Amino acid sequence: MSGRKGDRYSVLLPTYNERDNLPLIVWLLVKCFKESGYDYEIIIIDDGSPDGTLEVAKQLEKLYGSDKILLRPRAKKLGLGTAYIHGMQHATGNFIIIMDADLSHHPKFIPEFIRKQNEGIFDIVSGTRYIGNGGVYGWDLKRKVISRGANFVTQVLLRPGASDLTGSFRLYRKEVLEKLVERCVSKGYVFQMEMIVRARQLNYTIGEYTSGTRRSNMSCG
Ligand SMILES: Nc1nc2c(ncn2[C@@H]2O[C@H](COP(=O)(O)OP(=O)(O)OP(=O)(O)O)[C@@H](O)[C@H]2O)c(=O)[nH]1
Ligand SMILES: *[C@@H]1O[C@H](CO)[C@@H](O)[C@H](O)[C@H]1NC(C)=O
Repeated sequence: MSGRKGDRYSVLLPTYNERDNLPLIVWLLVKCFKESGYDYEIIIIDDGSPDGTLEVAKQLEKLYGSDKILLRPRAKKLGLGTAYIHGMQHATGNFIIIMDADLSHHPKFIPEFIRKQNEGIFDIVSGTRYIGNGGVYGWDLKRKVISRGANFVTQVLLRPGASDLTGSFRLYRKEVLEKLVERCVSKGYVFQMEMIVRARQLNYTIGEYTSGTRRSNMSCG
């Protein structure tokens, strides 16, 4: 097993109508963790998706085992921010990885995030979607948020040094994430951005992983 002894990574996957994407993202995650040897669990938080995502999730739980795939559904769509909190409360890992289930984010970057965290002993590692291959998988979150009129975030985005704010693919130390969610008032996408702003205020260390910056030896692409 690689990684530091006792480290465990809990991946939070909030889903709403992801029946078609969920098997692929889970397959990629399992493959990636197996090949890289890190200890993991995948927590699926489905919010009563009408497309039957939860049934698919149950099949995946059977296939991969209930120690690896944890289902923590909620009865109805309550939003991303509270989905993360709900998932985190059930996480047994000392690290939490937050990503979208809709294939905006590729699991192959996770071992890179972990290596980056280990190198710098960072509290948070944030993916950047605008550089190199990272952009291929991401939609333009910044534009999306601005178009939704999220004033708090647009103000923050316009400040210098905010390049990593728009990431929604991140690795957190669990106790850091717990401290941050206590302080965050936003919902949805804005929540992830507010977390980085709060993290800066609290002087947590943030590593930024940009997929374009080095030749990768990732095996789980
Ligand atoms: N559990 C849960 N997951 C969600 C919710 N909204 C979005 N997701 C999931 O969060 C990830 C990001 O999805 P997006 O489509 O970018 O989120 P969104 O634009 O807020 O979703 P919509 O408002 O429904 O378009 C995906 O994995 C979605 O399936 C929600 O309310 N609850
Ligand atoms: C963060 O660091 C700055 C500069 O060193 C310091 O002034 C501030 O009090 C620190 N904030 C916290 C919450 O520790």
